[in-house]
Amino acid sequence: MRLSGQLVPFTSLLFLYCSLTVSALKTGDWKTCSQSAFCRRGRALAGRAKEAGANWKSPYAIEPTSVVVAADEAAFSAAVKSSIYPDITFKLDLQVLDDGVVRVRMDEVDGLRQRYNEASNWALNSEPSVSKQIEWTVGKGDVRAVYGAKKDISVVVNFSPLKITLLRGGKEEIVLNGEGLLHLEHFRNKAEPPPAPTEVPEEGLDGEEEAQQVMEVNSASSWFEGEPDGYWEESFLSWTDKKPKGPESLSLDINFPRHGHVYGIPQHATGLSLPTTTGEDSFFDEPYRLFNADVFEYLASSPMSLYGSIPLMYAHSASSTVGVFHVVGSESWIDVAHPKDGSTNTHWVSESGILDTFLLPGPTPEDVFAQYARLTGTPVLPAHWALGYHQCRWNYVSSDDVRSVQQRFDEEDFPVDVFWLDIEYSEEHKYFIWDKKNFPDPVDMTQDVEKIARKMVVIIDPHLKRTQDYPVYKEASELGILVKPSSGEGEYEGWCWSGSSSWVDFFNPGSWDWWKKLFKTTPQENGFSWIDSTESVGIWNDMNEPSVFNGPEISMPRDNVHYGGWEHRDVHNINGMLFSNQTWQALLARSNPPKRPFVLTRSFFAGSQRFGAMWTGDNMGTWEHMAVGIKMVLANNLGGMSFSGSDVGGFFGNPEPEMLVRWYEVGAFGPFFRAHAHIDTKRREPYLLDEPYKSIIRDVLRLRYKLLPMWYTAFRETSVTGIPILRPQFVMFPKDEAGFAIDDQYYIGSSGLLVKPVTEKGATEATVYLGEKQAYYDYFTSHIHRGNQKNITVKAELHQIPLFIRGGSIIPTRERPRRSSPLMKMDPFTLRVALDDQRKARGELYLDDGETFAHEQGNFVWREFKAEASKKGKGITLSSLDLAAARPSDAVDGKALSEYRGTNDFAASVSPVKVERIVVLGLGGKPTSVSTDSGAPLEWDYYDGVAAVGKKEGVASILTIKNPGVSVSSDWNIVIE
Ligand code: NBV
Repeated sequence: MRLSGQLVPFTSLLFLYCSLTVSALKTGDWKTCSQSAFCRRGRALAGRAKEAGANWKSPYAIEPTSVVVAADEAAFSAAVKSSIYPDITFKLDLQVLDDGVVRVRMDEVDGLRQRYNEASNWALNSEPSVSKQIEWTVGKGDVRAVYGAKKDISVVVNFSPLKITLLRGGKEEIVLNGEGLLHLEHFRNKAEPPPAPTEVPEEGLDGEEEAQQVMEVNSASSWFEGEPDGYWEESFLSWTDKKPKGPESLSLDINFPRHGHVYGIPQHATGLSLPTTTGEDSFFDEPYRLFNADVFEYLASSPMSLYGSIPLMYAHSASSTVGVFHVVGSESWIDVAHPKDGSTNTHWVSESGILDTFLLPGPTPEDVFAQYARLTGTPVLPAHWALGYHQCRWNYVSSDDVRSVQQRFDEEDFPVDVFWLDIEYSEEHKYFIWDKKNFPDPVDMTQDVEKIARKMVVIIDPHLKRTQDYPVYKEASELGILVKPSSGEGEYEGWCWSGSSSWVDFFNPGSWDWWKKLFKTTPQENGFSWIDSTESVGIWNDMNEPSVFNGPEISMPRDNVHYGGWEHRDVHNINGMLFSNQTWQALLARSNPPKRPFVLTRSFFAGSQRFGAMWTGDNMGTWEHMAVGIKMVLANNLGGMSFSGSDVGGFFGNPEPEMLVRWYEVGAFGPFFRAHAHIDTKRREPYLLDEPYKSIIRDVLRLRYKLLPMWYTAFRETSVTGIPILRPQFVMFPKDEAGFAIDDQYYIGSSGLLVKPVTEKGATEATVYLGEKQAYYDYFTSHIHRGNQKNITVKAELHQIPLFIRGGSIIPTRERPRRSSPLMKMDPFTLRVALDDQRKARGELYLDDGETFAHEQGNFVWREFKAEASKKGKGITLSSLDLAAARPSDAVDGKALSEYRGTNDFAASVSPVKVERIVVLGLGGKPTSVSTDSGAPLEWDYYDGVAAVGKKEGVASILTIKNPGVSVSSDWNIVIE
């Protein structure tokens, strides 16, 4: 093996990678802002603006004569010039979309080169639909449009200096370039002279005129960029980035004058409400960085970039929620400041790309989620099995190892759905090619796992070992679809697990069908296919930032060349999404009729939610990482990626039993639930633990499985509405200021379940914030708590998870322990009815076959369960109704459930499935009768406790209706008198 001209054995390579990055605190392998020339320039610009204070004026202005309102009034465009570079022209255009979102684009016209303008092609789900209802009014100094159902939204574009403002009810919500930090560095020739020096004021002006001119000159000269800084070349550690295109960065200030909290821009290991990075007393002294990177043993509190990037930020206050989606695929840095209480200023600096920014007007959290989902798509509905428990480690070392782990799970009665294989299954890390010494029978092994209705997930990394005896590399090389080095010729070569490697350029459409062919499980005429695999295997895409051991910042050189001649710097943050996208397409094409693919990705971008799940990468087995993992998963949920989770147990280290148990309690309440461990860690499958830890984990796993109907219903909801599965306090109670920064407890879907996982060593109690005057029922003890915008303290011994049902909710569960989730298909349901203080409750249940796309043809069951006052007397009627028929759609794209028929094939297949138990909490009085609406009496018992009505706390009254005989998929009424 050759590294920097020397031959090195592979073990040294591994050592090099680990030592490059081994210390948790060794942040020096990744740039700080001051080590990145364009970030330095961007921050310097902000610094000069601050210094100049009121004298600062953006040099960018619209040429009033150039304003064009499109014939159908849908959009307006104008020429923009900067007084600093008067020979350069930019084109600005604005569109208002059907749902009120404003798209702002700006690009250089007839520049020396084209700026990268394709980020939106990859991020957007489809071309957004531009409203035809907008009327632009062109004034002397501005253009404006007033719109919205109540005509309360307006967008105003001021000509000079250029400023774009979104207002609601006449109040500024989002302001672009209000601070004058907008700057698109134009393409230039190396020899181009710097802008003209400061002019001396003319003589003969009166005092006022002179003062005015001095001020303008000052602002222009202070605006001047100074000496070219890292324009044409930049070095970091031992790497030099040749920048053949010169400077092309993009700077923009985005302010939220009425919002004191901002969330989003995942992925960072930080609090959910983003701490400040600039200004007095800033929390971090570096901006948030978006540059997909394989950051080994990352810090538990840092604005450093991690594996994925979603340039989406929400701003929130009690008056509204708004959002900004800044579609840039290159490295970006974002400063956050709160100049005064209740307002937020942000400054975004990106290395390259056009300005393409969507302003999401909200005004509620649900609205912004829907607006973002209409742009980039909703999360895809996963296969049902993917919501079960996943058992992973680097590595299960042989077929027999896999079989024996599976056997141990069964012997110890631990439910599990998926066993995973990490990179060591492959021969010399040539993915797709099994190491036949240890895995002699991959198909038999997989089928042994599948016998118990379980699945396998196998890793496919993006680096291809450069050897002619590896058909995958050989074919890619022959097709010319590998990423090219800076010369634009040949194949880029870097180092990764497979030694000398190359990377497929998934931006090249020529790679797409070929990638699909590789995953076929039958022999193909035109080359390699994965006949050693089965159709139902899921795929894990790791290292797709991409991670390159000997590359700058453990990634690819930025001047590498992709399809279309774009440099790697232009597409870096999008790269990982294309890999998981194509893997998802390949799995989709695997079987006919297609099954829902399962793809896990480490790297992601806006839109990745359309292709499956992500996880938060290589966390450490520490309490801090356990805690920040929750915040990161919440941030990913807000960023559209609901299907996310963190490695249970922590990837690095050997968690003590207490920590491992708590980590299972965290994982069981995350959308993606997988235990994973580094190759150097001790085995830690849950059955290896001593008592009481082992039994606690068994109970936690069983709890996850019991709650799968609730989880699946929540996944289905986000797949049509885009509202995240995990909902922090501000989403649920957008007017309750006290909840805006809470990020260690959350609600799950619309179920009404509130959880606060414990992440502290030795904890025996937990405090939970209750944002309303409602009964909250302890899930396990049925104890009614009332908080009313206050904290409550509850017991949280190791076996106790603070989990509550919000009064007014009905939770469907399946209580019979099974070895895997598909085995639960015909199991009966329990309904937990938690009455609110009006003695009402409602809940939903969504079911389908869990694996095909038949639900898209209306093959599903979508029920609403209700508890309300009975028609006669003081009783309560419980009912089940067909929600699909009653509410034909709640889809964000407006698509109706046109194909739905109440008697669809799937519904027929589960018609024998019954509700076996209904538990009504908070009734507050022993019933005289419980019967079906035809009057047939039902069997029940009653515990006399506290009612939902009133102010009391204590164990709730519990009515248990046994075997009511009703089907889960048909209409029924039960009357409690
Ligand atoms: O494939 C090995 C690991 C994997 O287990 C982990 O989950 C990934 O995040 N992979 C990273 C590469 C090496 C990590 C040190």
